[in-house]
Amino acid sequence: MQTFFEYSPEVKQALIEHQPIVALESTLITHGLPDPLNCETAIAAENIVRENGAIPATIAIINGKIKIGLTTSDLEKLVNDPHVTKASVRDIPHILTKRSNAGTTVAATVFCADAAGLKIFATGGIGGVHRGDDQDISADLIELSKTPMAVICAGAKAILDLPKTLEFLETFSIPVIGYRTSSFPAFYTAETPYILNTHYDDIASLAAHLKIHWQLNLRSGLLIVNPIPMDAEIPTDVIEPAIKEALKNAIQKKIYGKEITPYLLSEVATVTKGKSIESNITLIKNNVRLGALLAKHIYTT
Ligand code: PSU
Ligand code: MN
Repeated sequence: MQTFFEYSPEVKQALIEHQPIVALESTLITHGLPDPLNCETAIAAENIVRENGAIPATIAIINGKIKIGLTTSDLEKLVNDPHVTKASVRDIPHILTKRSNAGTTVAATVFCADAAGLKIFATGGIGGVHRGDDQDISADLIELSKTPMAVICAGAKAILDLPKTLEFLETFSIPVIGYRTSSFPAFYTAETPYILNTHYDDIASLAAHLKIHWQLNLRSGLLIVNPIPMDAEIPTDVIEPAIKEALKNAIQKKIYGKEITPYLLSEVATVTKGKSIESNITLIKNNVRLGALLAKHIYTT
């Protein structure tokens, strides 16, 4: 299996030396954020991980290889490819066959990071059960149900059906752990009425929980939810109409399958005049910082 994988020199070294590593995804680079903010955010996220004592491993598929850690030239290839696709788990063999480039979703990144022996992964938001169409369930949830990865995010995107997403997480035994919050955050907003039954206010307790989950050999992932910083929040009365408008347009334009999430995100960005993008970038940075602190704690204690 290893021949399908290529490690960046930095990640290779970190694995040999058992340094803390944080996996990062790449669909948010290829399909989540507009150019040039995508590239800038990818680089900034990696630097935040380094500044907080861990090594970043951004995962993507480049020229048909699963890259664990991107070099500058890999990142350039990814952002400059007009045909770059969004790869979920089932798409990986196709993209390897075609020797093409793809951003990996949370699901695909969880799969690749686990295969590479990584334990901690930070992103913006995960996919979930879609509003109005509960047959549309992101493969992110399915992969998390069977891979013991700790995924740090700012909740599920508010474009989703949050109560149904939480039900799914409960049914599939995926713990949802609040970091300094007792409610499930909704990506652009920090608080919701959905109360969590587990939360911690310090990294040591969070790390202890993760370790016990892994020592018990529980097979599910863990979802660590880290609310968006207060000053970057978008009030519900601003974001809700934007989401409703985007959902209406998606139905009218008959957008479906894996195109829906990128479409909704870009529509919400248009309606909020870019404010949603700023918030998205702030919460990504906030999550990768927590990912690095957590990884450092877990690898060194
Ligand atoms: N959250 C964001 N931006 C994104 C995504 C999530 O703020 O670009 C991406 C992630 O890669 C996630 C994917 O895994 O969207 C989910 O897509 P879908 O709903 O089609 O499963
Ligand atoms: Mn879907």
